Amino acid sequence: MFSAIATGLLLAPVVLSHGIITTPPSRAIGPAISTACGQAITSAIKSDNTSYVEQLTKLASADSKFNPAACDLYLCKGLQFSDNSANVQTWKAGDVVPIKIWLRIPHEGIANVSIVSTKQNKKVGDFLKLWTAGYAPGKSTNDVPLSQREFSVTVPSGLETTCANAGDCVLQWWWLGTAAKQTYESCVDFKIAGSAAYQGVEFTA
Ligand SMILES: *[C@@H]1O[C@H](CO)[C@@H](O)[C@H](O)[C@H]1NC(C)=O
Ligand SMILES: *[C@@H]1O[C@H](CO)[C@@H](O)[C@H](O)[C@H]1NC(C)=O
Ligand SMILES: [Cu+2]
Repeated sequence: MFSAIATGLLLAPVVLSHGIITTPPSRAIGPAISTACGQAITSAIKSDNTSYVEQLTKLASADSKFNPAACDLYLCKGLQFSDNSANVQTWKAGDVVPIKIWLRIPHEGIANVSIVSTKQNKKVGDFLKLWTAGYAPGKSTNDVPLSQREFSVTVPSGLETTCANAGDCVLQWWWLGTAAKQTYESCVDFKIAGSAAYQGVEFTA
């Protein structure tokens, strides 16, 4: 008993972690996640919004209010669109979008950035960024190459239908510390601006 508590205390500082998108604004908590995922997960993200998914799945299994149909922890950590509908970016194909990651504590591994269709939690198109090794090495933020924390992605073409409506797609940054076995996700809500012709109709309507 005592040793379990002592171990928990020793691990506590290590558990405070790890990464989140800070630019553009990324999904945050609100009333909807607390309904979908339960209060334990909401509180955990509130106290550390850079925390990892495996910590949340553990909390989920102990919370009767966790609703797996509404809370997919492997999509944006369960963070909900309806809590973030005021934070939707509008992009068009070819836009260059600067991304900044607050990478609090590194765990070397793999990472990618992709467009994900939220209905199926499925990648749309090619990776916008892909690190197949060597992502987030070292012990502190500054050990991580700046190019892994600040970079740009180009909005691909072909999203005009799939991502026409806010909430249908996110840009998701995903990172797995391979030795730590910790998964991080952070999402930006966006929609693709309508075509010029369509906007013309909208404006004259
Ligand atoms: C994450 O938490 C930090 C404070 O620790 C806060 O400054 C930041 O706005 C939060 N970001 C999101 C997307 O919730
Ligand atoms: C890319 O990220 C997705 C999550 O969006 C993850 O399931 C997948 O394993 C990652 N793939 C690679 C090759 O990094
Ligand atoms: Cu960690």
